[in-house]
Amino acid sequence: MGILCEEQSRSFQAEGYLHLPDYLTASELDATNRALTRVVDRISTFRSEEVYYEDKTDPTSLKQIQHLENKDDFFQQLISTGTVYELAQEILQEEPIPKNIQYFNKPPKTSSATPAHQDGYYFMLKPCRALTMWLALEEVDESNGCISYVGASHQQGLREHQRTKTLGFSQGITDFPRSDDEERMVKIKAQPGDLLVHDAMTIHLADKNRSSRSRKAIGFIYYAASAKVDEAAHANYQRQLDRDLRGEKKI
Ligand SMILES: O=C(O)CCC(=O)C(=O)O
Repeated sequence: MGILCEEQSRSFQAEGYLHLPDYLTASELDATNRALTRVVDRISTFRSEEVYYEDKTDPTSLKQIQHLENKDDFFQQLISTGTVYELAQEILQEEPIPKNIQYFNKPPKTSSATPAHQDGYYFMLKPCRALTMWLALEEVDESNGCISYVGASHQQGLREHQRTKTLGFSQGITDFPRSDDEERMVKIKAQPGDLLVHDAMTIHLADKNRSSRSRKAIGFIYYAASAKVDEAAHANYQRQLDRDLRGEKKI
């Protein structure tokens, strides 16, 4: 018996995303929030390339932290063992290589929208076999920037992307939205503990947070063992991005 029922597996294959309500229990969610607090308490010790603020001078505008798995053992365990890892294995049908756990917030009022993109564009994999999971830590709806997916977009190849001005989401699809994107776009409301899963080729985006609440989530990235990274191109891309962000005084 797998984690997903047949209907869920079929839906993921057809649509390129899945919403799994209550994937984490209340106590697992509590432990995740406690670990996140431990990490945030040590934020001043992390490299500036791994911590993004909407406004660098305002600590309350924290929006992203990269590589939580290197910052607290809890996150190392969370990404490399247990039910999230097992789900990645079941969907990929091969060994998942844990790559990154990220903290995503959209602070109230000051946040930016997440531009429409495909993660596969900057993963630089051949073949492009990878998954992203997105765990809601709070209630997320239209008012505070829920995730939207374009159904079945993972079956239509990589679209052209270009640099955006959005810190943390530096690539956006150039011709988005086409009319067929709009027809197939689905907004996903989530409760704390819900897990969203998407294929690296699935187009996704999120509005800015227009509410007075925060919008906290944790993202997990897994590459399939069979996917080979173009390491040189990827390192080059990351170096250039960090250099640009430092030049623009965003980090
Ligand atoms: O949290 C967001 O707004 C977007 C997250 C995302 O793009 C991802 O997890 O791939």
